[in-house]
Amino acid sequence: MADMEKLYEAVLGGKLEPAVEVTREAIAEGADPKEIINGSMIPAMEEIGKRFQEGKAFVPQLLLSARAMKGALELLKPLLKGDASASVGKVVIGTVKGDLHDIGKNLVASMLEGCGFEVINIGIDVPAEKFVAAVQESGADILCMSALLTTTMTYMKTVIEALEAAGLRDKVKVMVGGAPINRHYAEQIGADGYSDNANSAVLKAKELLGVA
Ligand code: B12
Repeated sequence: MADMEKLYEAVLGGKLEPAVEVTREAIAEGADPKEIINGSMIPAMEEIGKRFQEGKAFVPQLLLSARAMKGALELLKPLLKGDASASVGKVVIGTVKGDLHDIGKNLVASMLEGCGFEVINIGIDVPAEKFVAAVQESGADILCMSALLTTTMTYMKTVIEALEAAGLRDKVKVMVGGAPINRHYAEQIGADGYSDNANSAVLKAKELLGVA
């Protein structure tokens, strides 16, 4: 049996090879990918974040944990499949300007993709003009923005204003997320949807498009 505690420890300790190895074992044994992510990997990232906040871990450790999580996630991505028969809708997703965190954003992107959405992932540190251009060019149904810093979350409002200025706001639904975001904040900046995890992000996206 794959040792899920070992996966937790590997991500927490920033050890890429063991993280990938246990994940591979768990997949071979038929473990549920969502359970692997939510049960071991996300709690490990939360713990390293807590240690960082308490001054017990530092940026290099965060980077190593992120690398271990990403490596394991690569194996799970193709398995995050739902009822992907036809495209449910088109989504543009990115992390806002000034913010380099992309693990949660990529997880949301993978889950949406696995559940039938066409996803255009435009990366990290994305300025408003690039969000607007991507929505315009792709004709996306939903724009998803991620922010992990209290200093960058305010930029989401800037992007929404840029959509308004470009005459696109009524053509695209806006969803926001990331650790510092909550429903109240999402409403305050005029977003259409919010979710605190990748699973309910898919449900929210479907709800916004009326395909739930
Ligand atoms: C890994 C990490 C890093 C890595 C990022 C690597 C990478 N490629 O992503 C590195 C080392 C680069 C980093 C850098 C920094 N970080 Co950092 N980082 C983290 C850490 C530990 C984990 C984040 C993570 O990946 N979590 C796991 C994922 C799965 O969770 P998630 O991102 O929250 O995403 C989920 C939901 O939020 C939601 N979601 C996310 N996006 C979206 C979008 C939509 C549309 C929806 C619907 C849902 C959704 O679904 C996701 C999946 O379930 C957090 C601590 C934490 N607990 O969040 C700190 C944290 C975010 N970092 C922090 C800080 C301070 C920094 C730095 C400023 C440190 C420094 N002094 O340099 C820099 C900033 C760099 C920058 N400009 O962005 C602080 C932020 C404090 C604050 N309130 O602003 C935190 C909270 C740590 C702490 N406790 O102090 N960091």
